[in-house]
Amino acid sequence: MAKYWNEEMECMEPDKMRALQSERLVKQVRHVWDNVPYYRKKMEEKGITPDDIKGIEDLHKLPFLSKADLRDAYPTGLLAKPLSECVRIHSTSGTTGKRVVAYYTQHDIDLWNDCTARAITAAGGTKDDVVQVCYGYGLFTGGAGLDGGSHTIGCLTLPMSSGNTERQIQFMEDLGSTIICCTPSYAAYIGETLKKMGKSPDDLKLKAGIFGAEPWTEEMRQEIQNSLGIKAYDIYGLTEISGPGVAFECECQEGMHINEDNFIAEIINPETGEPLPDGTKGELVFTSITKEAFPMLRYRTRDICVLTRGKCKCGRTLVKMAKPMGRSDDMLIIRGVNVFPSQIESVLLKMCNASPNYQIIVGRENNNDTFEIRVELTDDMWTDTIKSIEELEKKIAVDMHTVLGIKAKIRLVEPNSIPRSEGKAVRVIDTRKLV
Ligand code: DLL
Repeated sequence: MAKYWNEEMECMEPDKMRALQSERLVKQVRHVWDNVPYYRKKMEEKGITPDDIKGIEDLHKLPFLSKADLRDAYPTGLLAKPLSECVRIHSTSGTTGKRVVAYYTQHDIDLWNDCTARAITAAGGTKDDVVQVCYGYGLFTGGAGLDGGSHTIGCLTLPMSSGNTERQIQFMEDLGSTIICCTPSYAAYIGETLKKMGKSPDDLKLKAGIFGAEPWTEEMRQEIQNSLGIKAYDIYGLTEISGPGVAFECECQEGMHINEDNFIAEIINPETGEPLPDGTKGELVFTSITKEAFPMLRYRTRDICVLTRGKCKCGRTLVKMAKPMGRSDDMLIIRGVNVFPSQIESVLLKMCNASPNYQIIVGRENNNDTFEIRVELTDDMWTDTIKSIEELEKKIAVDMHTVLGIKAKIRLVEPNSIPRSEGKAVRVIDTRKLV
């Protein structure tokens, strides 16, 4: 059984990898300078040109990119290839109304598929496996990303998307799925449903699961491994940098290997932007050195993380990232969907004609995220009939669903009933304890 999908890249000597990264970085900076006026202006503002970037040691000279830049440059301002050469987009929520749109050429898709093929192989997958992909298909990168890797290896691929859990289990049983790919919370839910259906892991052929897109704990890993009778692997990625497969876990289950031949990882101090040494906790920053259509130079992920170098027991030399330990912004991941409080605020502002006092309450029941938004009635909204309050709650819920992409329970509460804090308003109460 093949242990690696791309042994040359996954086990490359660190010095050779650094040389490869340097060569690709220099080329990428030139490509961006020539084709992306938005980033060229940022470089000019910093007083640098591509000639200043001679290798990876000069990376720190480049300006950062952030979600705010993506919003400013929306929808095509960061595109580095003509649209006619792009074959796909994916998208995710942005900090305010605007979504992030990422573009791919066929070459970008092929490289991405290679990354997810590495992840599936590291989880023990070969062409003889049956891979059930229960990440969402569509604009979200989860479904397409793992689907692409599975096809690349030649596995039989079940493009299920998420939901309809009993049918998922029926397919697993009937078609003998051996690998499942979904969010960890959905995996836990499938485990529970299996039990409720009076079945056990012995009724299935599952051996591994590839879970990511949201934070999860070691305790959850144990729970999923037991309830589904599998080994559970973590996978990390973000739409801006391609999608799942930026980093993946190997059999050692001690952090995720970053596909360094495609992405240069740095850790920075989120306050000052100063690069920090390996082993230090800070914000993860990626530079994509092989992407053609939507290359990101020093993109700030806002994920707080630690990098560790050294040869892994699995034989891979790729640098490892720890599970993300939180965010340096206020983004929440609820049922696998990225949610920013500013999006919620913009809906309320539109509905209420004033900035209302609100609180977001996120919890977890039976491995499912609960999501409630409490909104204080303002004088404008004030009404004393239960019926009109319920109608308003419904209206807000529909708008919220449209903007966020997931359902929230809306509860209108009496004026002045949400506790005021002395400093910053406490907008979010998250009791899930995931990191
Ligand atoms: O969540 C891509 C993905 C799909 C990854 C399927 C893994 C599996 P976005 O929707 O753009 O992309 O969200 C990216 O999700 O910055 C992290 O905060 C979080 N995230 C992704 N993977 C993990 C993970 C996809 N394994 C954001 N652990 C990232 C913790 C994760 N957080």
